[in-house]
This record gives sequence, C-alpha cells and structure tokens, in this order.
Amino acid sequence: METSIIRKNTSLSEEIIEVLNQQIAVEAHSSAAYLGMSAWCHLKGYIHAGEFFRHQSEEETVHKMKLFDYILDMGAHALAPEVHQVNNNFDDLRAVLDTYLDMEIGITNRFNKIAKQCFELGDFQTFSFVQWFLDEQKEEEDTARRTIEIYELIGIELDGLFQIDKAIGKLIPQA
Ligand code: OFO
Repeated sequence: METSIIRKNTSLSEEIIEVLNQQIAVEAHSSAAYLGMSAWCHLKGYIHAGEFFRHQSEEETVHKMKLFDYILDMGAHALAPEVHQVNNNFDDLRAVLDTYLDMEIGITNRFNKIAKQCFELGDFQTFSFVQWFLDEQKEEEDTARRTIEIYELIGIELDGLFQIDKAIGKLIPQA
C-alpha cells in the first residue's frame, strides 16, 4: 500500500476553508497594493505617506499569516496566495487615499459575509476567530477615513500637500 503523509482531520467545512483561503489572497493583495502606494508616495516626495503605507502593507501581511495559521492549526490546507493586478501608478495623492478607503470598506464587507456564513453553518469557532478582524476593520476604516478628512481639512493650496503628507505620517502607530 502506498504510504502517504498523515492527514489531520479538520472540523472546518470545505466552504469555510475555501472562503478563508480566498481571504488570504485578499490580504496578500492588500499588502502588495499598499506597497505599490508606498513606492508611489516616496517617488512623488510624500515620504511620510510612503512610510504610512509601508506600515499598512506590513499589517496586511500579519493579517494574511493570521488566517494562514488558523487554517493550519485547524488541520486544514492553507494555500499560498497568488497576487494579481496591483496598481503601481496613481493620478495624485487623493486617488491613493480614495483607493485605500475603498479597499478597507471592501474588506470589512468580506469579513461580514464570512461571519454570516460561519453563523449560518454553525461554525462558531471560525465565527469567533473572525471577530478579531471585524474589530480591526473598525480601526482600519477609521484611519482610512481620517486620511481623507486630513486631505480635505488642510486642502492643497500653498504648502497643503506638504502638510497633508506630514499629518498622514503621524497616523503611523508608535510601537
Ligand atoms: Fe487586512 O485588511 Fe484592513 O486591515
């Protein structure tokens, strides 16, 4: 008889494994997208915004690994993601910030759907696991909205963009 590696049993349904693996890919995409924003900001002289998006990119990698580890810990197969269609060019800083907020709102919506699916399937373990992401999204959306408020409040007259860049840099959490 052919030997095979020991396969752990998992209580996760195929449906939930699939949706969590899809979310790994979404987090990987966010991480790459924020890296693209970081590079664009640096290139245009917005060094503080560049650092801010670099930090955001690293956070998304943490999220990706959290999902990856959960799937593995539950005895299922976590899939290494492919990342497609990352934007490296933007019209201006405002376009970067608008994209950032749209992406975060999109991710919140995805986690709400995952939570709903878990609830309907009676997977309360994963339902509890995704609560961390829902809390995190509240903060993430708030920060993304704040960058746009800063942009609007300071305005781009005179040295506005210089001040906006500095103010966005101050949103990086201090360790
Ligand atoms: Fe992981 O998507 Fe926001 O933080």
